[in-house]
Amino acid sequence: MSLRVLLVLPIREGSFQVFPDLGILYLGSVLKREGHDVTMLDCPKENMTFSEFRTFVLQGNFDVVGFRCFSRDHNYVNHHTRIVKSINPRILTLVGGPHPSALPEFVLSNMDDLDFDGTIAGLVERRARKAVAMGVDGIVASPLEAAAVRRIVGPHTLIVTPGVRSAGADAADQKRVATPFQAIRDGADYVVIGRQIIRAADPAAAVDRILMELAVPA
Ligand code: B12
Repeated sequence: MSLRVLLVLPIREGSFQVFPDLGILYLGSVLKREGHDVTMLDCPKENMTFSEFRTFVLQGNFDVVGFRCFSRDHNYVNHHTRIVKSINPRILTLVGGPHPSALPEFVLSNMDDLDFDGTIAGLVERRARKAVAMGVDGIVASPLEAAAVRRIVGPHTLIVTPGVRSAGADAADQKRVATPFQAIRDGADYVVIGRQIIRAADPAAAVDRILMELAVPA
């Protein structure tokens, strides 16, 4: 599905030089390459006011509006996201850049009109909270987020983690992997282990090895 994406260098306070921003340009190039319709808006360069920003968003019919956020821009970006949501609450808003990368929790807890803060930790936290609010019984999460999800969902919600294999086993196309011991220690109730077993010369021995590792971590 092709999305109409607006990437914004926000209106900001104080004096500064206008530079094309490398980070957001990378992001735009990748999204374009993936077939999305990307518009870049450099508010300082265009000397834009908030009312002009509102008109721009109103006319654009965007699905997603993302902001590059420095720490000093935080309050201003907040104001931009509020404007976007007041135009259409279904437009997805996200921020990224140095401020959310450094302080994801702060950004999430201080920006009410934000859907994502551009970091995996922030996205997982927000989704887990939503899932709990909707009353789900369980969550599928990367083992790398199992501990964070457990803290959010409490002891009674099930956590299932794919991407689990023994230390030294082939990670194949998976980048965010953990061992069975780590996954369960961090809060997983069930682990999904596929290829390490089904592609083993002796699948039963592979299962034995995994069970041993759970008793005596590698
Ligand atoms: C190079 C650089 C510059 C160059 C910029 C060159 C350019 N054309 O882009 C110059 C010298 C111009 C510059 C100036 C300034 N800089 Co500078 N700069 C850097 C530096 C060293 C690297 C930034 C970079 O290019 N990274 C590579 C790109 C690819 O990564 P990125 O920008 O982080 O973007 C990635 C992610 O953050 C994310 N992302 C970014 N935006 C978005 C948006 C969305 C929606 C999403 C989902 C994701 C996302 O995806 C990107 C791709 O992976 C960083 C320090 C650092 N190591 O990061 C400081 C840094 C960003 N700069 C900083 C500052 C303060 C400034 C100035 C305000 C300094 C000043 N007083 O004038 C000015 C502001 C300039 C301006 N007009 O905005 C601070 C920001 C601090 C903060 N917490 O906000 C940093 C972190 C340095 C520091 N530690 O203090 N800077």
